[in-house]
Amino acid sequence: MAINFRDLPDQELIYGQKSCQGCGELLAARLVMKIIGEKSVVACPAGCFAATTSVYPDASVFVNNTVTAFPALASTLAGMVTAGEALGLDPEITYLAIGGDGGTLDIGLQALSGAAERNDNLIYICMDNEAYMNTGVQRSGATPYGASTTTTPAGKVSKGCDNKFKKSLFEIMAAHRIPYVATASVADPRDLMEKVAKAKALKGCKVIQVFAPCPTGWGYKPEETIEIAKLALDTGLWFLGECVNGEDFTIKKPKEFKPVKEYLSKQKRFRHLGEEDYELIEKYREEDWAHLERLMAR
Ligand SMILES: Cc1ncc(C[n+]2csc(CCOP(=O)(O)OP(=O)(O)O)c2C)c(N)n1
Ligand code: SF4
Repeated sequence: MAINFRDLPDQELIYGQKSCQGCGELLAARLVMKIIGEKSVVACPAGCFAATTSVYPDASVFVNNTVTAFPALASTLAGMVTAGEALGLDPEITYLAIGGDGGTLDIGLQALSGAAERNDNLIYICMDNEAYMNTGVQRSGATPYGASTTTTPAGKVSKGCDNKFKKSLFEIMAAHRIPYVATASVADPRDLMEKVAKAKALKGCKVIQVFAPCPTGWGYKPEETIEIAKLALDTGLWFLGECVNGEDFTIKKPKEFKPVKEYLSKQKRFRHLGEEDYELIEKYREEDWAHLERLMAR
């Protein structure tokens, strides 16, 4: 959905928070709230977003905001939507969930699946920093092949995380045939905000997974967050996609991919990898894109 970016409010609805410098997740959250606006209700589970914005007695989210149990983000927010309707609250209120990849792809997946099945009227944003960051960088279902985490440490007997592909939240949610599923990245704020605006205009359950690099967990300099996020897109290790009603898949493919080494070698979590690992990751990338192209051709 086209946005007139000159009309975006100067007002920040998230400020005074305590994230690390260069945090992709908190940057994405600020951009999302520019579009969602004041007439909104936010819910978030344990994770970096809650820990940096919502620890009593401090509050850095300047709309109604609830911290939920970790597995219950989508079901708690769904209850708030139902309560809002029952109380006759303004139907223009947007109900927004902000969860991490661990809280979404693993621990909260059942609750999100239920909300999608019921087509509850909410927007669910998954901030994907590819691990459980708030508790010290444990592997999640979104951790990519080769990444060293505290539960998949690289060493003599391990190359780090050994799952070939990230679990596909995009496809899992598309299979629920909800009105809108998308992937986005802090590398492309315009695309991210347009997707949030599209989701806001639709009724029903909408899910957006945002690629949100984490300097602390990935091991790069805070000022490199956007460059790292851009390299993930240019090397084909992340993608910008949309799916409407589980049917129409649109996925932006770069004309050609940069070598994955340009992305991986900039981060400490991949520093143990060598040329043969880069080759293997490029092979997995080809398989992944062949799969995405089959989705688009369906
Ligand atoms: C049921 C339950 N299990 C585990 C925890 C501990 N915990 C709190 S935050 C967190 C990590 C969150 O990771 P993620 O959802 O990926 O968000 P991030 O911190 O990376 O933004 C964990 C495991 C918890 N609070 N509740
Ligand atoms: S650990 Fe990572 S995700 Fe968490 S606040 Fe710091 S930069 Fe952000």
